[in-house]
Amino acid sequence: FLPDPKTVAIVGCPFRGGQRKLGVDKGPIALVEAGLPDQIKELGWKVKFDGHHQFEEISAENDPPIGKLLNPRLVSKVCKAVSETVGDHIKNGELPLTLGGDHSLAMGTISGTLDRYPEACVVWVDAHADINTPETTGSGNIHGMPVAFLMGLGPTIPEFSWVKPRLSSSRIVYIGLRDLDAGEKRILKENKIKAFSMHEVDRWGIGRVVEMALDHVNPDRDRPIHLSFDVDALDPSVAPSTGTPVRGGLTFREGHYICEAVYETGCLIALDIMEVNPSLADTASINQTIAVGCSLARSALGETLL
Ligand code: NNH
Ligand code: MN
Ligand code: MN
Ligand code: MN
Repeated sequence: FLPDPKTVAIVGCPFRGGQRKLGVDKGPIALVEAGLPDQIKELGWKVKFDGHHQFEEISAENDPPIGKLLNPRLVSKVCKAVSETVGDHIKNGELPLTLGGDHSLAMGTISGTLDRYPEACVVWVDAHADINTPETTGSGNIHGMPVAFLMGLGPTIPEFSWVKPRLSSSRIVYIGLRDLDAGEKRILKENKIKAFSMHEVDRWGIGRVVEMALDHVNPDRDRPIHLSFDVDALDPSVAPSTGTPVRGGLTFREGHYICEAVYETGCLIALDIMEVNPSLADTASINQTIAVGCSLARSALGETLL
């Protein structure tokens, strides 16, 4: 899917409006400062990075909740801008690597992917399913809802009318789940969405799980793949500095294996590394989380394969 020379376009998104904790907006800055652009160049990619995105502000008093949704106008506006940026990069034959920031941004990145590749499939790696609707959400945090918006589940919210419900339930697969809300379990069942929780990872091993996941969304390995990786999919001992750590997660190798296997298909056209929050742990744990964010990105771009 990608032209030669292979080019990565880094989309730095210092954004935290999809959840309540401070600091996740510093994630992309930390990943770039840690040297990610040069690391990707060393893998033989051309790298485009023209600075982190500057998002227009909408002040809290101009952005009251809509139903339970917090910061709805801000999240919508930011994701719309990200969607256009990601779509433009894909149109230029570049692979967008979006650095979050909170996972609400994936509403934008995946919308941008589907603008250019309506047949694309999504591999969503996360402890959480992020498929609450504005009705089922307990937190009101939109980072727990992007998949519902992308699939058109739940009530229509005029402020989000730009999000076209184009992601079909058969074109997304989850890996790493272990913390689902009751409403999310029901939504996954009702829509027959394929999910490999940590239980399945234990049962089958990561090799079989990734193979089954890809067989489900991309049986002939001919569809473009958007990989959206929330670092909280990893065990907190591997990625401690993230907003909602959940014990019992993917090992370092399991996380990297997923990235390697997706790269190996040759179908990767967009990548998100989300929810690195360089403020929620001691310095060593913060640096460990930033380093693992960088190495996941490198693995998805071909580093670890011989
Ligand atoms: N399910 C919870 C919610 O909707 C938590 C979501 N938090 C995440 N998702 N970090 O990846 O608020
Ligand atoms: Mn840009
Ligand atoms: Mn997430
Ligand atoms: Mn998560």
